[in-house]
Amino acid sequence: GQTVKLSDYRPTDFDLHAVELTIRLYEGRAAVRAQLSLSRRAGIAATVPLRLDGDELTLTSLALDGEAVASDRYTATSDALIVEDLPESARFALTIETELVPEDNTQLSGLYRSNGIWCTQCEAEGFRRITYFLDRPDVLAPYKVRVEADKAAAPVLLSNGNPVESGDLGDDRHFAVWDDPFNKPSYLFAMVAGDLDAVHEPFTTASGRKVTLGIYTEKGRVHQAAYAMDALKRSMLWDERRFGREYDLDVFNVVAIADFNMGAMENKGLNVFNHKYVLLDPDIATDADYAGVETVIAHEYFHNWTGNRITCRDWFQLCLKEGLTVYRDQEFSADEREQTVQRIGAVRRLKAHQFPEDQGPLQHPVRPSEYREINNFYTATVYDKGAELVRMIATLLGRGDFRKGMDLYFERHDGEATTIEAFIACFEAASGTDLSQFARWYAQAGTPTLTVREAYDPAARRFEVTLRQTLSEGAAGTGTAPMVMPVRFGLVGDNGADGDPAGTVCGDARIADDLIVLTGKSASVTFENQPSRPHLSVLRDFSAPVTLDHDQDAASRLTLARLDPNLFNRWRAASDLVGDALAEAGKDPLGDSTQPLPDAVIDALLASAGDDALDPAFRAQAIALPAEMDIARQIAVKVDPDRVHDAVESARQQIGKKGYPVFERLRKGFDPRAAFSPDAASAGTRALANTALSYLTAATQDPGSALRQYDAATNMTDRMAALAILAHHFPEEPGTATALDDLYRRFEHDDLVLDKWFALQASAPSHDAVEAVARLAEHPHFTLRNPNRVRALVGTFATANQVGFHRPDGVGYQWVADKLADLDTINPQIAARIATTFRAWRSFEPARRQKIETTLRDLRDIKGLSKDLRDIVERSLK
Ligand code: BAL
Ligand code: ZN
Repeated sequence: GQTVKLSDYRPTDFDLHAVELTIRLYEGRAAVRAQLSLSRRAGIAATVPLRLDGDELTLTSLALDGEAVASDRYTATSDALIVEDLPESARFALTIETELVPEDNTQLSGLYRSNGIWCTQCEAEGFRRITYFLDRPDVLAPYKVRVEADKAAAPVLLSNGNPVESGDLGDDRHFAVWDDPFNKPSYLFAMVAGDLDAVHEPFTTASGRKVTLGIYTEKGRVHQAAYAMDALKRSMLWDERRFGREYDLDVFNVVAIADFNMGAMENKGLNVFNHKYVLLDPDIATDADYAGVETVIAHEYFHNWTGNRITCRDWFQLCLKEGLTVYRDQEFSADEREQTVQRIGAVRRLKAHQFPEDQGPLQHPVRPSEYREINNFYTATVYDKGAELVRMIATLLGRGDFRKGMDLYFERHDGEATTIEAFIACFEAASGTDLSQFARWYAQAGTPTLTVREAYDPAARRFEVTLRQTLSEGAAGTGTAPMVMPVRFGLVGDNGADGDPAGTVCGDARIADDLIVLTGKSASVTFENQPSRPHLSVLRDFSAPVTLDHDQDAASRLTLARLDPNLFNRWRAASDLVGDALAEAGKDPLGDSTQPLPDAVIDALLASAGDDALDPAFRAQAIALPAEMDIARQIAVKVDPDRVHDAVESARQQIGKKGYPVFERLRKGFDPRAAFSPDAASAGTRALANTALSYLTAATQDPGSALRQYDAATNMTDRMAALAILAHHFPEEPGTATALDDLYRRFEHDDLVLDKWFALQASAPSHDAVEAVARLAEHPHFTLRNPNRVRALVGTFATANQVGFHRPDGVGYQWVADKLADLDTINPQIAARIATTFRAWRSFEPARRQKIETTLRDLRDIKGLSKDLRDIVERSLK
């Protein structure tokens, strides 16, 4: 494949002024007519042809200003249409007709059918699979779309913008016309047609615009859209209040689709969703699902301003919309739920997904400078590290100036396709801050290390903190210059109170209140008048996306784990103590992995878990063990996943036994029959009770209470929590198989619960797991054509079953690779995504390392591999 480079960017030779599309849908085919109003840009020679993108297209006719174009004036291949001799300066209309077979489109990019519903997915380059086009984000135009279909097959006809006309065509067919007055790039185009149910509700914006909100689902499922509708209204209100952003069309529609590559898509006025992020009720969905729906609904809605009204000039600027919109949805969730708990969740995700990406062969900067396949850059780095960079700007500027910068961004760039430079310039102008050094965060890949050293001089009553930043050159080779690092901190006394943070800086840093901004390689800060040694709570709220190397004594770490008034850091202190101990136990082949945690560490965890003054959701986080993958990342070299698993299992039992009375008390206070409410407080109570259940069963090695909870559960959260304990820890118990069968029989007709059923079994840690997933792949409900099902079985096994996937004989790797090779011929985007699991191969002990490398090489040697999968495999091997 060809490498696309940021440095090669230049505008198109032709301007696009308007798009009129007519899409005629029939069983087995679709006919598309695109009428493009174009003109040659000033200064572009008359000899320059118009070159339009295509992908697997068949041209059926081509006309210029209503006249058929002679065949010697154009070249049409499946992936390009080149037209010569076009007018020198006047506007002209090019009418392009193509024919497609949506039923055969298994890639789910472009126009396809999902359970009989016609739908589209155009980001990043799907529009060129519908018609020949200037398919790039800096080509903006208003669209008018006419959809025609059989009335029975598709009573509902939707597209972007406002509905303007509809009517009968005879022959049992009908049409609808949609008009989107806002200029948009092709990746935001959408069309949906099908036999859908709908719920509608009114919303009035702050300035009085009356909007009709609609959510469309497959037949019989619309009652499961109530929470999504509620989340949508709350999102709209929040964006008005927090950022002054109002909705701008008469309708806002959401459609839930079963077969969908992404989580959802922010098409203008017509968001198309993976139905996993719309449909739920307490019987089929867990609290985590509710939180997911709320976040994704908000995220897509927020894109209306950050992504749609202001879009990206080119795909290198993807973080301009994604990092910013993730930041916005995180802030929304923090306001709607609980701030610290949300922040802990975001940091856990960042460390679990972004850190390994940033520290391995697939490393790339938040704004990449080249790609071979753009679909492979919808990554944790672009999204989640991108959000961290926006968060740092907000931290550096403060809330008021950050808001001014955002206001200026909306004012200056509304209607444009723009760049990261333009975005940063708004914050510079609004605050008078020079952010040129800060901009390195967008260009330099890798996770910097922040090294913190401290010294206390009791005679002088002086506490000195030294900060140093280092960044090593990784696979991306993008440089290692010092960055602007905001470091929030506190000096905690023995009583758990924050002391006066006033300090004096020496070196390349500045300090204001509780924020040190490190700008050079190193700096030190001196705090005078410290009668006793303070406990330094550093990088509060994870104020910069760095690896912290703070060699703090055990006593201070334990004090912070119990008393840090900054709850995020209280959580992190405990979590780091556990992580360090487990990494030690997991890497030492001779060490005692039966008692991996020191008593004092367990006591600190239990202190948080048992503290009724704290939020239950926080307490559940405080005693949750790190994922095996996180411990493996910390060990970094010669990892043996079996040993890591044993260390974690032992820790569970150790905590369970020592904390038995605490957990018993927590269970006693929990009423599993209480009426279900999805709110954050209720979800937190359930999370804490279910964590306690997990520890109690670990302590007793008795599945009885989990079996009872499975049988008695009145909602899916409690049911799945019990079933996970059974499937993961009591696989031999006869009741486990019975419960798994029960779930299957009860929910056989619900895709979303079946995904849970597949995923739960795929994640059960055992050396026999590969045989289990191989059997499940033969199950009548398994299909490679549904991305959710593939992710549930293959994705879960490859990422969340360290013991099974990394079985020493390598059959786990082989099974995943075989499935990916099959999947690649059906849906290359999903195959490439799951293949990223192999990227960590260099961190494993030699035997596994060699087996993964061989698996990757075998994959690479497959003839006809997609550009998507080839890109991941080749970069992983580099
Ligand atoms: N733009 C792709 C899906 C999302 O990030 O919202
Ligand atoms: Zn997004």
